[in-house]
Amino acid sequence: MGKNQWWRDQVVYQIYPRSFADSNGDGIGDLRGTIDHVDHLAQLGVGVVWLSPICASPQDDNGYDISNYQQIDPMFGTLEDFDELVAALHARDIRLVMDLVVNHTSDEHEWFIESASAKDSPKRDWYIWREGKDGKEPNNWESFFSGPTWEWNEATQQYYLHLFSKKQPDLNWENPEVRQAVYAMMRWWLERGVDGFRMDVINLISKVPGLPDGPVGPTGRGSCFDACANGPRFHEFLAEMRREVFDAYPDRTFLTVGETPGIGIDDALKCSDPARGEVDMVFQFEHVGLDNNPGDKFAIDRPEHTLTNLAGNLAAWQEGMDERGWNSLYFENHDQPRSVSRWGDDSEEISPAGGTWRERSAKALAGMLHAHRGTPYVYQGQELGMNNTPWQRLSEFRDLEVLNYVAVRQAEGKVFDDMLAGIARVNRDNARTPMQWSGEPGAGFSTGEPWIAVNPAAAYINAAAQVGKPGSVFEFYRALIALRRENPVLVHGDFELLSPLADCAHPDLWAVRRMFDGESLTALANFSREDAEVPSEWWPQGASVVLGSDLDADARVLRGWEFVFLSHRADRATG
Ligand code: TEU
Ligand code: CA
Repeated sequence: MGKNQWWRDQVVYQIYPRSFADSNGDGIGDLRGTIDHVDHLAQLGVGVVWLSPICASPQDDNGYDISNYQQIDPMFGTLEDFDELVAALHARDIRLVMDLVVNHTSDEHEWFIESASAKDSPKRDWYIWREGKDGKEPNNWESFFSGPTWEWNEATQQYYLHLFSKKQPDLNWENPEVRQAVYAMMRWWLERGVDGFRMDVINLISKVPGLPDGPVGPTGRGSCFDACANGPRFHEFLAEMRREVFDAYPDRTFLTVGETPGIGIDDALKCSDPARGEVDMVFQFEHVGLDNNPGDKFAIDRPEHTLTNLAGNLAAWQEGMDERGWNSLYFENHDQPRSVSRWGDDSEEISPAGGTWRERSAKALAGMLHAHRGTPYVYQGQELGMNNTPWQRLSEFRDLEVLNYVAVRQAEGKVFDDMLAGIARVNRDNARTPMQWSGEPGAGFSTGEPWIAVNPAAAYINAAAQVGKPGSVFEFYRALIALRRENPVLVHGDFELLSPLADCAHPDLWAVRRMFDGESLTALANFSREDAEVPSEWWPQGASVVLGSDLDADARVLRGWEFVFLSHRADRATG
């Protein structure tokens, strides 16, 4: 393993600082609160933190709209707090990866203010300005957050492009000055000690030239994504970034992960192929798209989730990245609902095998995630089995994606109550309720009024009830992360999906085998409530349980939502 691939045997923990820990009682998480909880991360055993945006921002999209890349938003703290956080993490052998949001800035960034000031401004071409067409927008694109992607600027009589909210104007990456300004900013952060970047919607930076209309969807507008993502210069820009930024530090090693919605296996392999030197890995979206309605994220009708689809898709990516590329492994982040509610069984009923169905399925999903080849990402609260919130009223939501969606439909005469069920399951605020540190009011997150309501389940799902408690979801995550550090098969082993067996009586059994250097590790899980006998094909002779979600694991029968790892030396096999 090359020294620059240190992230292969690490687990990354994502912190959404606004919702992690509030130190001063204003209801909003901050850097000092985060510093107070670094030992939680050390106990869990993660090697990297990815910190969602903390730079100066009007917070239209919770910091994914940056108005100054070299200042910390005062709501989060100061640069001194930031340096202290980096030092506290480094002292515990945890590296820090920043969120790099450079497809767009805030409309309050001085670059945009200058660009919008006059048609002949030296920064006019830093953003994407166009004349209208027949008195309307330049093309038919619908923004990710509802409504057109074009905003009219009265002063200069042109439209500017914003793929996300109108407060997130897209930078013009065709302009080399823009690229150099971004690279200089990245070097500034690396010199401050950060260990890499998670790159927000990085496959949107190169737009398809001509900005053609997109295929028309249910709203009557065209998909900007289908029309302009993965433009022709995407790989060129990533390679240039590598040369201009990361290669400037030959003695250091970084982690770079590109967020690339809609990317396919071929392009992802190009991105993460070390020989091409673009990024270390990407976040792909296929597996989180399987149960989404492609035309309308919040529609009630959506494809049913099945284990076969999820397992098969993950396996296809395992094969696709092969020995050359590398996968990032994630079930949750700040944009996704809680996985235990989405793909598990989040009932609080006690199962006959012990523990609630929610706890058991949180562990089974954890095992599944960690059993794949790649770098696992754990989102804050996932290690506690946090679930979705029981949303009821519009006033409970904070995310502009939901608020814009509802406003557009209310203007058409639709009513919120008819939209609620669809919104409740998949909205991003499910991931953004406060981290549940304890069962006290405010969940130990804040002594004040939190900016978004605490999930009522905090009373029983919280860190205080789980850390150091045998059998808890947290302790199972901790054991999985420790196993990765000790077990080269889990890191380097090749991957084979064994399930479903053609004649297997139990369609909800999942099995994979990893192999490395004569050692094999078999992961088995039961994604249902019914006990299931493990087919003998999946139970190698002489195999022993190395880690199980039940403390008394006997892998020949998997109880409802049980997970086990079996270890076995291939050359001892007798058949
Ligand atoms: O997300 C981009 C993205 O494609 C999404 O997952 C998006 O949130 C989803 O399609 C909406 O349904 C990134 C960030 O992770 C997200 O939080 C930001 O809102 C977005 O970019 C804009 O910066
Ligand atoms: Ca605060």
